[in-house]
Amino acid sequence: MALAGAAVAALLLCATAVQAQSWMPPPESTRCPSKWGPTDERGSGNHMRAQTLLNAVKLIKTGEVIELAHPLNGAMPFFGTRRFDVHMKRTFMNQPANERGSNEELVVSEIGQVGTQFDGLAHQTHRNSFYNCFKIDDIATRTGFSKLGVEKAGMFFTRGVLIDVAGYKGVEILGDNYEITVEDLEGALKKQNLTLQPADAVIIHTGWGKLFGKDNARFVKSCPGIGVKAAEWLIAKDPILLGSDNWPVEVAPNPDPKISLPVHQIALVVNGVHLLEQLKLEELVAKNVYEFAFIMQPLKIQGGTGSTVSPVAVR
Ligand code: UVW
Repeated sequence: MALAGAAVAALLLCATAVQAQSWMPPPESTRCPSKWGPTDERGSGNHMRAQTLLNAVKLIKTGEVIELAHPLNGAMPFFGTRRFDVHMKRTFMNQPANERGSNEELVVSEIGQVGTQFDGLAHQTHRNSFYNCFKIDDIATRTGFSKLGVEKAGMFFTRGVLIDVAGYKGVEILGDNYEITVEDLEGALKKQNLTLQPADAVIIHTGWGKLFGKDNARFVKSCPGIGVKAAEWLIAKDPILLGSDNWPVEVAPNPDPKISLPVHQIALVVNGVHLLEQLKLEELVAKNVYEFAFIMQPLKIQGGTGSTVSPVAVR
């Protein structure tokens, strides 16, 4: 009797513990092989077909280009020990008679993971397992990852949709760790009279980008963004990427203290959907540009985990 009581108590404890953790990475058996095939290394980048580009071209009416990247410099906010140091190597004076001087720089940086940045599929894992269940021990080399490197992501030229959640909520900047809900996304899209389509570059405006380079300590300490539910809702719409003006796209820290950046795993590991962080969105927002052609080519860093990028919106 006492043993049965103890067993029930243990079961209850177990159930409470499971309940207490709001999200767990799914087992490999349910996430692999990827919907893009068992050897796929490109994930959502596979959306980039000729028709995707041709559809996006139709959104270009005036030829106006709006840049979505912050300049790269040492005054950017950095996550952890990341850095961006520029050492100018000037000026080499060439010998021939035309006296041609030549300048260049040496950059010391986590070049895939600073500033406005694109997350490749080698960036995150669940334990030792990446997207499509590639294993760290099988693909990590001294010179980069032999699978899932950012050089395989390809070029992005697709429909971009800005979801202005801060505008929808009537604020300049969402609260420091506000979790964007599915209702927020639906409400903002309805207000903008837009629906999401497969292959969209979905970009979420939180207002957090206003702190970039101005209050870096606050910028990296926490941020508003999507949580697990909103990420799953967005990924069900089959986007080519999810982007935002905060540092991790998602809310940080996660409201559930037991989990760390779960949207990174949901997007990159479970679904192979790319993330695009620290976007500069003020101009798009000020001009009410919610639908545009989105164009971006990540650096071809062989075996790299990501790339600093300079995406543009064209309308
Ligand atoms: C981490 O790598 C933790 O974050 P990010 O992808 O936002 O740079």
